[in-house]
Amino acid sequence: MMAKLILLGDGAVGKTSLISRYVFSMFDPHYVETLGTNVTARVEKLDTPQGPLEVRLQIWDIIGQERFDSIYTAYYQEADGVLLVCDGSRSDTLDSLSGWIRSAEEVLGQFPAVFVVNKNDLTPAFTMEEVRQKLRGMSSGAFGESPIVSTSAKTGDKVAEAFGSLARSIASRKGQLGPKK
Ligand code: G3D
Ligand code: MG
Repeated sequence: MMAKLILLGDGAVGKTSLISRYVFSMFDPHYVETLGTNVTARVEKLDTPQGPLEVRLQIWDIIGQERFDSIYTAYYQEADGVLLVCDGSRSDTLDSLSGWIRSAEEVLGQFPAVFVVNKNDLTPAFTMEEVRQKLRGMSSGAFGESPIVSTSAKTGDKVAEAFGSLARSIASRKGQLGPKK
Protein backbone atom coordinates (compact mmCIF):
# COMPACT_ATOMS: atom_id res chain seq x y z
CA MET A 1 0.00 0.00 0.00
CA MET A 2 0.91 3.67 -0.43
CA ALA A 3 0.65 6.34 2.24
CA LYS A 4 1.22 10.06 2.25
CA LEU A 5 2.81 11.27 5.44
CA ILE A 6 3.42 14.90 6.35
CA LEU A 7 5.59 16.49 9.04
CA LEU A 8 4.35 19.50 10.98
CA GLY A 9 6.00 21.58 13.67
CA ASP A 10 7.81 24.84 14.23
CA GLY A 11 10.93 25.81 12.32
CA ALA A 12 14.21 24.26 13.52
CA VAL A 13 12.63 21.43 15.55
CA GLY A 14 14.39 18.96 13.25
CA LYS A 15 11.75 17.87 10.70
CA THR A 16 14.13 17.89 7.74
CA SER A 17 16.86 16.22 9.81
CA LEU A 18 14.48 13.41 10.84
CA ILE A 19 13.59 12.77 7.20
CA SER A 20 17.18 12.72 6.01
CA ARG A 21 18.07 10.37 8.87
CA TYR A 22 15.16 8.05 8.02
CA VAL A 23 15.35 8.16 4.22
CA PHE A 24 19.06 8.66 3.61
CA SER A 25 20.53 7.38 6.90
CA MET A 26 22.42 10.59 7.37
CA PHE A 27 22.36 13.72 9.47
CA ASP A 28 22.51 16.57 7.01
CA PRO A 29 19.53 18.90 7.13
CA HIS A 30 20.89 21.01 4.30
CA TYR A 31 20.21 18.64 1.42
CA VAL A 32 17.66 21.07 0.08
CA GLU A 33 17.60 24.80 0.54
CA THR A 34 14.80 25.91 -1.76
CA LEU A 35 11.45 27.26 -0.65
CA GLY A 36 8.40 25.05 -0.98
CA THR A 37 7.92 21.36 -0.49
CA ASN A 38 10.27 18.42 -0.65
CA VAL A 39 8.93 14.89 -1.17
CA THR A 40 10.93 11.73 -0.53
CA ALA A 41 9.97 8.07 -0.19
CA ARG A 42 10.87 4.98 1.76
CA VAL A 43 9.30 1.55 2.00
CA GLU A 44 8.43 0.47 5.54
CA LYS A 45 7.93 -3.25 6.13
CA LEU A 46 5.39 -4.17 8.79
CA ASP A 47 4.70 -7.53 10.35
CA THR A 48 1.00 -8.34 10.32
CA PRO A 49 -1.03 -11.43 11.25
CA GLN A 50 -1.27 -12.08 7.48
CA GLY A 51 2.49 -11.80 7.00
CA PRO A 52 4.74 -8.93 5.94
CA LEU A 53 3.12 -5.76 4.58
CA GLU A 54 5.02 -3.19 2.55
CA VAL A 55 3.95 0.40 3.06
CA ARG A 56 5.38 2.82 0.53
CA LEU A 57 5.65 6.05 2.50
CA GLN A 58 5.63 9.28 0.56
CA ILE A 59 7.11 11.81 2.98
CA TRP A 60 6.32 15.50 2.59
CA ASP A 61 8.45 18.20 4.20
CA ILE A 62 7.71 21.91 4.40
CA ILE A 63 10.55 24.23 3.71
CA GLY A 64 10.77 27.83 4.79
CA GLN A 65 7.10 28.58 5.56
CA GLU A 66 6.73 27.12 8.99
CA ARG A 67 3.76 28.98 10.41
CA PHE A 68 0.37 27.27 10.47
CA ASP A 69 -1.32 30.14 8.64
CA SER A 70 1.13 29.96 5.76
CA ILE A 71 1.00 26.31 4.72
CA TYR A 72 -0.96 25.76 1.57
CA THR A 73 -3.88 23.33 1.59
CA ALA A 74 -2.32 20.91 -0.92
CA TYR A 75 0.35 20.08 1.63
CA TYR A 76 -2.28 18.61 3.96
CA GLN A 77 -4.66 17.22 1.36
CA GLU A 78 -4.93 13.45 1.24
CA ALA A 79 -2.35 12.99 3.96
CA ASP A 80 -2.84 9.58 5.57
CA GLY A 81 -0.93 10.45 8.70
CA VAL A 82 0.96 13.25 10.42
CA LEU A 83 4.20 13.36 12.37
CA LEU A 84 3.86 16.26 14.82
CA VAL A 85 7.35 17.29 15.77
CA CYS A 86 8.60 19.43 18.64
CA ASP A 87 12.05 20.11 20.07
CA GLY A 88 12.44 18.51 23.50
CA SER A 89 14.80 21.28 24.57
CA ARG A 90 12.30 24.10 23.76
CA SER A 91 8.90 24.24 25.50
CA ASP A 92 7.43 26.77 23.07
CA THR A 93 7.66 24.20 20.27
CA LEU A 94 5.53 21.77 22.33
CA ASP A 95 2.90 24.46 22.98
CA SER A 96 2.77 25.22 19.25
CA LEU A 97 1.57 21.71 18.45
CA SER A 98 -2.04 22.61 19.29
CA GLY A 99 -1.97 25.20 16.49
CA TRP A 100 -0.44 22.72 14.07
CA ILE A 101 -3.11 20.16 14.99
CA ARG A 102 -5.89 22.68 14.38
CA SER A 103 -4.59 23.67 10.98
CA ALA A 104 -4.31 20.02 9.92
CA GLU A 105 -7.79 19.23 11.26
CA GLU A 106 -9.28 21.99 9.13
CA VAL A 107 -8.27 20.06 6.04
CA LEU A 108 -8.13 16.45 7.20
CA GLY A 109 -10.67 16.11 9.98
CA GLN A 110 -9.45 13.19 12.09
CA PHE A 111 -6.10 11.73 11.23
CA PRO A 112 -3.56 9.24 12.64
CA ALA A 113 -0.73 11.05 14.37
CA VAL A 114 2.55 10.23 16.05
CA PHE A 115 4.13 12.85 18.30
CA VAL A 116 7.87 13.20 18.01
CA VAL A 117 9.90 14.87 20.73
CA ASN A 118 13.17 15.39 18.90
CA LYS A 119 16.69 16.30 20.09
CA ASN A 120 16.76 13.84 22.99
CA ASP A 121 20.55 14.22 22.93
CA LEU A 122 20.10 17.71 24.45
CA THR A 123 18.97 18.74 27.96
CA PRO A 124 15.19 18.24 28.11
CA ALA A 125 12.92 21.21 28.84
CA PHE A 126 9.97 18.97 29.84
CA THR A 127 9.22 15.35 30.73
CA MET A 128 7.38 12.75 28.64
CA GLU A 129 4.60 12.81 31.26
CA GLU A 130 4.19 16.54 30.65
CA VAL A 131 3.90 15.85 26.93
CA ARG A 132 1.20 13.24 27.59
CA GLN A 133 -0.68 15.72 29.80
CA LYS A 134 -0.54 18.43 27.14
CA LEU A 135 -1.74 16.06 24.42
CA ARG A 136 -4.71 15.01 26.56
CA GLY A 137 -5.72 18.66 26.74
CA MET A 138 -5.46 19.28 22.99
CA SER A 139 -8.29 18.82 20.51
CA SER A 140 -10.80 17.47 23.07
CA GLY A 141 -8.44 14.65 23.91
CA ALA A 142 -8.45 13.24 20.35
CA PHE A 143 -4.70 12.62 20.62
CA GLY A 144 -4.61 11.52 24.26
CA GLU A 145 -3.56 7.98 23.34
CA SER A 146 -1.44 8.75 20.26
CA PRO A 147 2.11 7.40 20.33
CA ILE A 148 4.85 9.71 21.60
CA VAL A 149 8.39 8.92 20.49
CA SER A 150 11.51 10.58 21.87
CA THR A 151 14.06 10.82 19.05
CA SER A 152 17.39 12.26 18.03
CA ALA A 153 17.96 12.95 14.37
CA LYS A 154 21.55 13.63 15.40
CA THR A 155 22.31 10.21 16.89
CA GLY A 156 19.54 8.39 14.99
CA ASP A 157 17.86 7.24 18.22
CA LYS A 158 14.26 6.01 17.64
CA VAL A 159 13.90 7.81 14.29
CA ALA A 160 12.88 4.68 12.38
CA GLU A 161 10.51 3.77 15.24
CA ALA A 162 8.69 7.10 14.86
CA PHE A 163 8.06 6.64 11.14
CA GLY A 164 7.31 2.93 11.59
CA SER A 165 4.80 3.66 14.31
CA LEU A 166 2.93 6.06 12.04
CA ALA A 167 3.02 3.57 9.15
CA ARG A 168 1.45 1.01 11.46
CA SER A 169 -1.30 3.42 12.60
CA ILE A 170 -2.10 4.25 8.98
CA ALA A 171 -2.18 0.60 7.92
CA SER A 172 -4.42 -0.19 10.87
CA ARG A 173 -6.83 2.59 9.99
CA LYS A 174 -6.98 1.32 6.40
CA GLY A 175 -7.80 -2.15 7.69
CA GLN A 176 -4.52 -3.59 6.39
CA LEU A 177 -3.36 -5.22 9.60
CA GLY A 178 -6.14 -7.78 9.75
CA PRO A 179 -8.01 -8.86 12.87
CA LYS A 180 -6.21 -8.32 16.15
CA LYS A 181 -4.86 -11.54 17.67
P1 G3D B 1 13.34 21.95 10.60
O1 G3D B 1 13.36 21.19 9.30
O2 G3D B 1 12.28 21.48 11.53
O3 G3D B 1 13.31 23.43 10.41
P2 G3D B 1 16.11 21.13 10.78
O4 G3D B 1 14.72 21.63 11.38
O5 G3D B 1 16.07 19.70 10.44
O6 G3D B 1 16.55 22.08 9.74
O7 G3D B 1 17.05 21.29 12.06
C1 G3D B 1 17.23 22.54 12.71
C2 G3D B 1 18.51 22.53 13.51
O8 G3D B 1 18.44 21.55 14.55
C3 G3D B 1 19.75 22.14 12.68
O9 G3D B 1 20.87 22.82 13.26
C4 G3D B 1 19.89 20.67 12.96
O10 G3D B 1 21.21 20.23 12.78
C5 G3D B 1 19.48 20.60 14.41
N1 G3D B 1 18.95 19.28 14.81
C6 G3D B 1 17.99 18.57 14.19
N2 G3D B 1 17.74 17.43 14.86
C7 G3D B 1 18.56 17.42 15.93
C8 G3D B 1 18.77 16.52 17.03
O11 G3D B 1 18.14 15.47 17.16
N3 G3D B 1 19.70 16.90 17.96
C9 G3D B 1 20.41 18.04 17.87
N4 G3D B 1 21.29 18.30 18.83
N5 G3D B 1 20.25 18.92 16.86
C10 G3D B 1 19.33 18.61 15.91
P3 G3D B 1 21.60 24.03 12.54
O12 G3D B 1 22.64 24.43 13.52
O13 G3D B 1 22.15 23.47 11.27
O14 G3D B 1 20.55 25.07 12.32
MG1 MG C 1 13.17 21.88 7.41
